[in-house]
Amino acid sequence: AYYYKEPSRTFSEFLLVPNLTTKDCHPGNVSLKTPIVKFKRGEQPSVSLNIPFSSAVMQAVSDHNMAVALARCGGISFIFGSQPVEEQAAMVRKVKGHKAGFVVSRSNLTPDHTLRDVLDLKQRTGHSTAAVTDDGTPTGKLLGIVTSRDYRTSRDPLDKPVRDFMTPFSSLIYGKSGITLSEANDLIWEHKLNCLPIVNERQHLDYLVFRKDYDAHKENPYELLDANKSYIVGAGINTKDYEERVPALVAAGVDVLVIDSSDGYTEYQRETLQYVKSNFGVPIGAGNVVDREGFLYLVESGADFVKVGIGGGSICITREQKGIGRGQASALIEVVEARDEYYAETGIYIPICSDGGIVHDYHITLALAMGADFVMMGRYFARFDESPTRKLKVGNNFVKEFWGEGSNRARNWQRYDTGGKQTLLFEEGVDSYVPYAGGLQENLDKTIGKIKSTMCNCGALTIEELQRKARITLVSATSIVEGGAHDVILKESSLSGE
Ligand code: MZP
Repeated sequence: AYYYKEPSRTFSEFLLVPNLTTKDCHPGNVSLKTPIVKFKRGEQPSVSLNIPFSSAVMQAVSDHNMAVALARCGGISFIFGSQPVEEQAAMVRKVKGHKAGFVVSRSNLTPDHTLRDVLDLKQRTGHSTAAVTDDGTPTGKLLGIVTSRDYRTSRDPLDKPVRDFMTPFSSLIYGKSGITLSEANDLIWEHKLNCLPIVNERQHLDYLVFRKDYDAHKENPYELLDANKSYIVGAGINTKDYEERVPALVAAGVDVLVIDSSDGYTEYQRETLQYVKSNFGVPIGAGNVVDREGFLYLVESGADFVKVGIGGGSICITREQKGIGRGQASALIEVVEARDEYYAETGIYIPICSDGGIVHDYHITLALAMGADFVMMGRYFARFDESPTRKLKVGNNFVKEFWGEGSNRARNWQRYDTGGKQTLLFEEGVDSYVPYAGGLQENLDKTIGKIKSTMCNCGALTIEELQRKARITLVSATSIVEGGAHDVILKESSLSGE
């Protein structure tokens, strides 16, 4: 047997050491834009994300609702493949049917029009958002916006003037005012606007786009986006029924595929990659692997990105059941090294996704600093309103259901099959609960806030800069204790002890 010289390490065994933070290095200037498919040196990837987050290929995590919510925030979901082909394709179609563009309606409203006029307009056009201009013409100066939410909840008399419901927003829409995404999100939240902030590379707001079906607004003079744009969405496939599944997903408009498997270093994955590469133009990732050999095998078989991680998932018992796997940090560090060498030799950059085992938000920053281009998370997303599972009350707490793809509940034998019977012989995942945490966006904002702040500590404005500049130290078991609150009596526990 070959013995590794170093033990398998996890994220919790590492910390980042700060670099000089220059004055321009503040969270508002940080970009989290990241590639997710391979590209040649000097070229741009065909698919990239505004935030380095993907949601796991799991029944309990990634359906069409999660996909829309996450894409809206700049990430991507990989819709679970452990369902009939048609059902998965239908989910992809639902996401693609949501247009990211648009729009303020062509309303002919001035501030003097009444609420009744708005309701009329809504009925006639089906628009839920109306623009108010100074002269009531579509080309007049935009003074504000009235959204259906304002008047639907209003008990005011219908003859009240529109100005009472108007949100003056024109400068934001047209202004390209350089405010940050989180500032824009605050405004959207504060004004309860049904709109999507469009940000530039530095995560500054370029403009706001109001969501509505595009077709109804073809002639709209207020159209603000290149308008047929739809949310990006990924989908998981397996190495068994790909000849049936992939064409259906491609026809549904999927943007990127990933072969979902607990162990990706197999000839099955090579065959699947070769089939997709020779028949379709859609990019495809593969995995999971935990070492350089696995990485190179998949890349040479055509993978557009590679997913790293075996046994670290929160619901995963593969290591206990089969004794295979590797600490997530060690796996990532080795694969990144192989990727960087491959890039230096060939000029082709292969993005890496660190999949599973993210427990604290800082683990994401560490994964990025270690060279991952994006992370995939299950437990993290399962906690939110947007995940497909039931919210229950257990004791005094709300929880959401969360089960592994290797559990009997998921019946996903394809993910674990290595050529035997078409059943799950034993479980590699558990059926569990996770604490309910509310809505996706508010949680994501907090996590992103932490990542950006840490990046500033490291003197990095982009993920690429973080990867180049990060200084990472291993921590001893004793110093891990030092990292939490210690040697004090916490108020919460002292109170509950009373
Ligand atoms: P986590 O973010 O919940 O820690 O991990 C999610 C990842 O665990 C998934 O993306 C997938 O790679 C892996 N997974 C999903 N189901 C199982 C299982 O049942 C599993 N063993 O390991």
